[in-house]
Amino acid sequence: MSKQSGRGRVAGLPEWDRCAVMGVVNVTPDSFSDGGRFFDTTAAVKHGLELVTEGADLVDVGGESTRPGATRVDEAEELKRVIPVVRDLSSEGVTVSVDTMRACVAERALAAGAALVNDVSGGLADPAMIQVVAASEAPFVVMHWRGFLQGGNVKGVYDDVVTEVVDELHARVEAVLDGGIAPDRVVVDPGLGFSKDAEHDLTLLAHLDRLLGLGHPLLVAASRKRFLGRVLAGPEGAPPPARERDAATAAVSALAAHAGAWAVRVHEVRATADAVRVARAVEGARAEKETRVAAGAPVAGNGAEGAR
Ligand code: PMM
Repeated sequence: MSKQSGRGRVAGLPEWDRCAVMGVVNVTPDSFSDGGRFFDTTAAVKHGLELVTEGADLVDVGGESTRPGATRVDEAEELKRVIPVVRDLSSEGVTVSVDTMRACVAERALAAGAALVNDVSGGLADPAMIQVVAASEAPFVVMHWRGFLQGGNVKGVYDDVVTEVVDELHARVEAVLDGGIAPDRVVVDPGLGFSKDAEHDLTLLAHLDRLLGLGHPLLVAASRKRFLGRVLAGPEGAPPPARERDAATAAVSALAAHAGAWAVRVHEVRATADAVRVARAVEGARAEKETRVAAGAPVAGNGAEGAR
């Protein structure tokens, strides 16, 4: 599959001519990277609007931390956190995604204006999720997930992480299609950091072409994750804190965009917005050159116009 066809378009959402930027608003006291910072409706909405000003194309609103070992919030609390933020951002014209594993939260968020359901369990955590999303005709993010984790990454054992993640995602995609979600509304996501260590995450990023081979737009969510801490760790092996991983996150955004990802999900939007635009410009230059070569026209960038 070519990079262009891999990026694809998601029915029911606006279309972007480059990798889209999904900004994150965690309305939680305990998310590992930004927990507690936007834990009231006003602060969360303000932050979502700021992310849009900085270049976010969509804003992903979540009310439950998914970090390994986190205790689940109850449904009433999740609704209380998420719905007002979804409603206010949607009414401001923001394209909102709801990050939830609960069908009831998805349903209420869609009624409040959300345009996309992002379920880190790929529809596994709540048996009613697929039906709710299918009935609403909303697009759906299917992330690779091996269940709730207690006591560390116990389910993160792979012989061949790329093949196993691709196969397991394929099975989930089949399940959501069987459940009635239209194929042009399904987005896939490797679930970096979920039952995966740093090496698994890096190997998956090195093989995004295999994930694009599933034939659905690809979302990559590397923002501030542990594997970036490992990559950036100093000689003593101490990883920088999550909020000091944004430059590394933007580097992953450029790589993912260049590989053909449909969108990247990030906490700090500005640098990633630049990164995806640079990737788009490079793609444009390549396409321009290919068109000229095909037409037998002179090709820019062959050195004839000087080095600068
Ligand atoms: N990771 C987190 C939360 N939501 N959604 C998708 N689709 N993919 C992810 O990898 C993902 C996600 C955890 O990160 P956060 O707590 O910093 O938001």
